[in-house]
Amino acid sequence: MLKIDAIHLREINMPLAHPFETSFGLTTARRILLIEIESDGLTAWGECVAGEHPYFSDEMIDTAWIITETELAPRLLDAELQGGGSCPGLFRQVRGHRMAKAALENAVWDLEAQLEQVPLARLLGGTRSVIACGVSIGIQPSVEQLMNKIATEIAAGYQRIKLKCKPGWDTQIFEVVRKRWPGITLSCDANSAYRMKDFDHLASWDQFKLLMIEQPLWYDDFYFHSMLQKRMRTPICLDESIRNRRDALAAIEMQSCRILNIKVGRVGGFSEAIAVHNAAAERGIPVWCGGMLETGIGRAHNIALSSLPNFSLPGDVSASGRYWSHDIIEPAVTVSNKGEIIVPDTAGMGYAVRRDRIETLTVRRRTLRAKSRVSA
Ligand code: OSB
Ligand code: MG
Repeated sequence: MLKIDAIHLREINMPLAHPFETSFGLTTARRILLIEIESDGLTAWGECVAGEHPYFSDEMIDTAWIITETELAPRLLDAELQGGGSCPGLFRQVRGHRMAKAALENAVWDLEAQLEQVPLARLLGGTRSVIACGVSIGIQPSVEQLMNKIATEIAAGYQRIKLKCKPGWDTQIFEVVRKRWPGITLSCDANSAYRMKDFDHLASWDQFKLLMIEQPLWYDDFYFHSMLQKRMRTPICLDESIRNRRDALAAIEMQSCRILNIKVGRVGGFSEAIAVHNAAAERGIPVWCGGMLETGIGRAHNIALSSLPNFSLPGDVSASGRYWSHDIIEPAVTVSNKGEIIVPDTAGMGYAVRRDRIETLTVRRRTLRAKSRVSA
């Protein structure tokens, strides 16, 4: 049995090394909620991937903070846990707020891995010793800058290039990129920027031999994606729409997609991420690990998750240096010239947390402690 003695919430502010633009907006700096839990002298971390605004999903850092402080953390402090797998049951009464739940649950898995003295990847059921990496390239100020970025990432060894797109930054872009690099593994992510009137336009992208088109339509849709998938050879991949295992089953059953993006924050924690992974594996649907511009803590957790067997396509898990001039873990995450990250084989998440840097970046904090327990 495991008990949590204290939960520390903190917000850190970190400027991105390069601004990141999607169809829903431009991000130049991240406000990130970090969770630190203490149990019997051990310390473990979780990162909340909720954004600065409720644009990717309905959560944002400020809603995650208040739900964690007022609802989730008190439940965790009151509980006796087996491990990370106990969290979904504990949090069930609270509807939604999956990114807030995931930050706490993932910290508990991290703690469990330290207690059991096993790598987090193994505790989750991971089997891979290296993971395949791709990059997500934001909408750029000019075509020239996009071409330079792609050239840099290909030279670095990344195995798949994903281009963020939106109306006006799509067909012409794919044309010039395919002309220069006919053979690279290329995909795109629209973050829900298209509607039914765009079906012919989207279907015309079959000519570009994309590995997949990620979330072209509404963020909460399965039905119209299945209509679109019927008209396209290119696989659709769902990201925003998939909140849990049942959503994955519905999307697969309806043929709304042929590939799934799993983000541990979007589905509410490692337990549900594993459940989505397994449901997809049993039905022959490949998955890959998405990214949310994480610091090293979230990145280390993504690496562990990506080591599960059905993560068979390159993920959006890339080197720390693409996001941060100084990451908050040590060593920073690096990618080999074959586009791979080595899965750590030491106990816990396999990276040390740079508490000194976190202190410097912290702009607010709050500590919640367990009521003093009477020992038997
Ligand atoms: O849709 O995958 C997405 C970043 C923020 C929000 C949503 C998404 C993304 C990315 C970047 O594509 C992935 C990464 O490099 O972390
Ligand atoms: Mg996406």
